[in-house]
Amino acid sequence: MTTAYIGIGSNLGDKLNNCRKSIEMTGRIPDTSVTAQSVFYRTEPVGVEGQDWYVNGVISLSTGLSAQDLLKNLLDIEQIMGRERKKKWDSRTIDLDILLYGQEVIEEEDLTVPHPLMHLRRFVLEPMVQLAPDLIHPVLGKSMAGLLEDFREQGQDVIPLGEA
Ligand code: A4P
Ligand code: MG
Repeated sequence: MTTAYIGIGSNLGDKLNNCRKSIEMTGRIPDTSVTAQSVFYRTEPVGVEGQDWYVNGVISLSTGLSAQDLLKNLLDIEQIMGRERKKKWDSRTIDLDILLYGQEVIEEEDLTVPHPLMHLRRFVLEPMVQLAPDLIHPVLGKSMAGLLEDFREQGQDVIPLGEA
């Protein structure tokens, strides 16, 4: 079994409920269970202008699936939950990203792990530190707590919603 971390985000519709529903569905992926869940955060949109705020969180999974099979299942959940892919970084009902898959480094056409932007996003690092402060990023060689400490980006407000 491999421990994987999944970033969850929604900025369309009932955002908190979308996040919760996606976690429930992720728990039903074959050979996979949800082992921990961060609190949810209300987060300022990063890299896009004029979008509504997001709800973001992170879960950890224990899975017997390959990273590719896990990705397929996550994309299925996005689709079932009615995500329309219009353009890159568009508003979305639900976005499920594989942040980390064990200590594996994967560079395939349709899958890059660790997620290439995770260390540049407060909305990923805050919940990662909650779940696994000492976990080492397999490419950067720093812990999640260390990456958050190094974080210098301005803005990127993340406010805990106070419920998990
Ligand atoms: N793909 C490659 N690597 C991965 C991975 N590690 N996990 C491929 C998941 N998918 C991965 O993704 C397009 C393709 O990426 C997938 O089909 C898969 O084969 P997508 O979800 O359709 O596209 P996207 O989400 O628009 O692009 P991307 O690059 O995933 O963007 P992000 O990283 O999801 O960023 N601000 C706040 N506050 N909160 C957010 O959640 N999210 C984004 C989008 C921008 N700003 C945000 C947030
Ligand atoms: Mg995505």
